Amino acid sequence: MAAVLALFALWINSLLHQEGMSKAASDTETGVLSTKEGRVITTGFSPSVLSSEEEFDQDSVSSEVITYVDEGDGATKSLLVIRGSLTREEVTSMISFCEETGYDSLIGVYDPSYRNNSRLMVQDEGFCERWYRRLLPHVVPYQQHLNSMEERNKWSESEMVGLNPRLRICKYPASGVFKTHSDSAVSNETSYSRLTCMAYLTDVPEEQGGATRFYGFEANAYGEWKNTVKAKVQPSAGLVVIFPHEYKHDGQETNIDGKIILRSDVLFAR
Ligand SMILES: O=C(O)CCC(=O)C(=O)O
Repeated sequence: MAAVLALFALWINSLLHQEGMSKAASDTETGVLSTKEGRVITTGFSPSVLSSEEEFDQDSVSSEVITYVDEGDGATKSLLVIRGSLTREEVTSMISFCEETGYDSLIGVYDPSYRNNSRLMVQDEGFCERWYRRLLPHVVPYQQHLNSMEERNKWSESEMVGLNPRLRICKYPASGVFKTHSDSAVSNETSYSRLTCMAYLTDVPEEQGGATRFYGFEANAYGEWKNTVKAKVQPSAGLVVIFPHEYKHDGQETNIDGKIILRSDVLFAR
């Protein structure tokens, strides 16, 4: 009996380690039918898809901060848009890996009228360490920016420690959509996430829709509040957008078959 119990404990332990970061208790996404985890490719992108620090030209990375005012809470909100942290070649080999591995359907997990992309989850610590080093010089000043713009966010109180290695690669079909939501935080014993880190792996021309749109409230002449698009980011392969999880956003419907994004999260020490 003791041996059976010990084996059971070992099995539970191995499952917990495979899960890595777990979803926080409060899932702020609306329309979620279930947050159950699916298949995770624990071997990571193979072989490593990112060139080494010596080969990579850090000077080719640039960024800008886009701000808008949400009259609903009176806050000025800031998005960080980063160019050049993933090269076209790197993005192409990531897409090839995903196509060879195959995506998992989210039908039954999400209502398709709310979210109809398929998803592949890849656990890759090495990728995230390299990518984080490329992003960090741009995320540090952004953090200060948020600090001064939004008093209620006490960003300086905790230390940024890296990216969530549980990468979620999402592929949209033609008429792909992800309706308005805010993102969930992830956490484990040592860290928790506050910022969404999203990279586009494909281009979507503006006339084909597919932008990530950010919303805020605005009052019209009659004093009625309307949820309005305040900023949008058009997908371009290798472009990254970083923003606090709580910002309301959507994936605008696109008529392109195959818009692909990669999702991670910026982690902070507990
Ligand atoms: O596809 C997009 O543009 C947005 C994706 C998104 O909002 C998400 O994955 O949380």
